Amino acid sequence: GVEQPEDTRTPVDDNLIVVGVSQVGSESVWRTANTASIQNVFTKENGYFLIFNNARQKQENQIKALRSFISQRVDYIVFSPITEDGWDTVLQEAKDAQIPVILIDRKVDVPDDSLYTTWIGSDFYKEGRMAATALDECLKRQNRGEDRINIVVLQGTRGATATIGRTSGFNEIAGEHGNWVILDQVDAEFTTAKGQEQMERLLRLHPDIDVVISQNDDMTFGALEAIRGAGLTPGEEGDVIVISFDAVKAALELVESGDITADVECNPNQGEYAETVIQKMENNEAVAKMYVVPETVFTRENVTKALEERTY
Ligand code: GYE
Repeated sequence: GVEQPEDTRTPVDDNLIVVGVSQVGSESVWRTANTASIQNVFTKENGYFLIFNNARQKQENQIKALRSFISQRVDYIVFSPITEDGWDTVLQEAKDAQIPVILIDRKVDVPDDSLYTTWIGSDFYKEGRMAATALDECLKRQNRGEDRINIVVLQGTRGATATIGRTSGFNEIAGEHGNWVILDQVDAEFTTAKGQEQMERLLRLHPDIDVVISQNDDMTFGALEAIRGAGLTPGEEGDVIVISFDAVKAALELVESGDITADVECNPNQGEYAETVIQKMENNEAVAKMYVVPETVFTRENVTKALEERTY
């Protein structure tokens, strides 16, 4: 983002709707697909001028981008907050400037929900529960429903909505199974490099891991490297059950091959929802406070058809 003087605005054709987008970063395949869905709808042909900023996983960069959008007096802000905390001041500045803020993907924790117009995203808590249910079904297939099951969790960015929801949803069901033991839950920041590094460390610490719950596919790719590196075989028929989130194409291929037992889908196609919200606002139509995108869970049973249609 280029700093703009207070009272100027990016010179654009007055007929275009100016949208400032502050994206978290490019930490994952999911994120790249989310960015593409935004860039595909906010085009000149559709009547938009898009100002896109990639915050490279830093809140301070996002705050800078939002302030720059405010000083350029964009018509709308579309924003995926890296963590839930720390947005009160800058969102108040947007509100004072009468710029509607549309949250996508992750949420903000603010005392006053008039600081944003709407939120479009996933039911992460439900995703966490779906992961636990998929694990339960796998253990039953293996006749291990009553055995002690040692679980480790690779978590995403601390304080991010996806991490909070996936953790609480999974833990809630895990708590109902007295034989499921969560040995460790560690922060691997949603990246392949951290996923591998943390999984290698966990395998050294705990020689008897039965299950890895990995809160996104990128961390899963790293965890699979670590598992193989330790001489173990991932999969329901192997040594370590791997459950993942996002369900990007490269991961669905690993569901098909059996390395990943279940992958809980996270729908990155939020650009079209954000565009619909803006169109409603342009027409003075009512906008809901939240839009939850549809999602499913993939196993060997249903993955083949999904793979044919996956574009990301
Ligand atoms: O699962 C992960 C990305 O917030 C839903 O962020 C998003 C998560 C997604 O880095 O891959």
